[in-house]
Amino acid sequence: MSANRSWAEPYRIKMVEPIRMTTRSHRERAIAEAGYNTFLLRSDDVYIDLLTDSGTSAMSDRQWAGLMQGDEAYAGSANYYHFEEAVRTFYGFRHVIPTHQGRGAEHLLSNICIKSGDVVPGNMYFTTTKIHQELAGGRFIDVIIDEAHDPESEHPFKGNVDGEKLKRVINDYGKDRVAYLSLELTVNMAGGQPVSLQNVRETCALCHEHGIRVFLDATRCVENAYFIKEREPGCAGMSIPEIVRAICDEADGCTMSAKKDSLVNIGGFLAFNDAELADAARNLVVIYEGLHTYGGLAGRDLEAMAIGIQESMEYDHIRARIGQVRYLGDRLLKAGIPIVRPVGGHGIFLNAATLLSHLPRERFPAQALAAALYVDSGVRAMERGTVSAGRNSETGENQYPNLELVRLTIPRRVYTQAHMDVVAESVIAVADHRDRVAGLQFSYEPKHLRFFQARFATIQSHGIFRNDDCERPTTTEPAAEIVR
Ligand code: PLI
Repeated sequence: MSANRSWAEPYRIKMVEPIRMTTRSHRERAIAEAGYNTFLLRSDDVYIDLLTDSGTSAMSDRQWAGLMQGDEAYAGSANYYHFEEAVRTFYGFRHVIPTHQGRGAEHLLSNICIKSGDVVPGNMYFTTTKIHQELAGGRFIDVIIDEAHDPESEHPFKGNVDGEKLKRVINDYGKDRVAYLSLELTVNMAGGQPVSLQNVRETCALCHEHGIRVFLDATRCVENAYFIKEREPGCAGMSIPEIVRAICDEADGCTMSAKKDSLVNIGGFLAFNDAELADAARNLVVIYEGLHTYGGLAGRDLEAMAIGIQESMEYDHIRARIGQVRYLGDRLLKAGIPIVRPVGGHGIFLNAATLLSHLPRERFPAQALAAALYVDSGVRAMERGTVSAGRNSETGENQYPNLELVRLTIPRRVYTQAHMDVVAESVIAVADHRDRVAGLQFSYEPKHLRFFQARFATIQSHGIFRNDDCERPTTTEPAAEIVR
């Protein structure tokens, strides 16, 4: 088919899950009750849920059929062997240990490979990855290229490791204190930005030269592979599975949250080429997750994951997935909304620092923007800025990353183009009234991963939109109010 024909979803809808819109006054109450934290909203109160792409995908009819073939034996379930084969085939690692989700794998890896006083260089932090590194006695050091911290840079591979920064870490600390390199594909906190195959190869070669292992965070490796195929010279003729294997073949192992690329609602794994590391992981997995052939999952979950891994590698699937995200991004760019560019793999990242430039960083503009968007339309997004970055573990001070973002994360195979239009209209409506959005302060701050459970209060007492009795963003009001 001609390349300039538009993409479309390579599936049709066989079952629907009704969603309902609430009134604006209901949403004002709901977000105040939730302490202006979209994580604390009830999902019944959400119209279009773009909180995360994690565990929110629609499974296929084949995956649902696979659930019915769950072998719930405590040990040696047939589904484990299907799953192991899928990981070995597509990711190429020899030893596969299932975990209940990504952070279960991160916990085991950090325990096995980090000793107190170590440093762990990586291409930008991810929240759960970093905290497991810290709890194991390590310290994360960012070695991503500078362009990743600039929301306006159009660099095609903003997830790349900066070789000079990495060499400096190795020189400053000595190779024995570098636990491993943590290489994330695509980089979530940078806006879903990919790493080039060339950079994977050069980075792994540099580490291996110094006897340092490389562990991938393969959570969104398939999305990364699509960008490589699209953008990297010499890679257009490679298939998605070939690119995924080419990436993994360079590394020593990976952690994986299968709740993203692999199209399941729960699941993850840790994989290694080295038999000794795998042995250590199998020893630990029985303590924290479950036996090494189920890792905290039901047999049926393993089957759904085995099938999901295969489906995730299909070109038509990944093209439509990235195409839908790009559709929303293009609509917002046309309307002049500041978003991270180029559009990444799993969502659109609004630049809240620019959009709400009247709010200082101490008033958490991204947190406020996510709350305002919810009040406007019932669209649930997530803060990815100062609140997510947390406090410096040594000084206790708030960290202010360059990127103060709101993430509109698109679940896979769930929403339609019309939903994307509604989202775009709401973002534009809030942007039109941006100077009315009020700042926030903490009313409760948890010690770890504070963005999940923190509560906030508005600086003034009139809710998230100041002067809310005046003209305000308009989104259609439905007739019925949900009453609890
Ligand atoms: O949520 P888990 O425990 O299955 O996976 C943790 C995790 C690890 N790495 C990366 C890159 C992630 O994006 C990730 C989880 N991400 C979430 C929950 C998200 O909303 O992006």
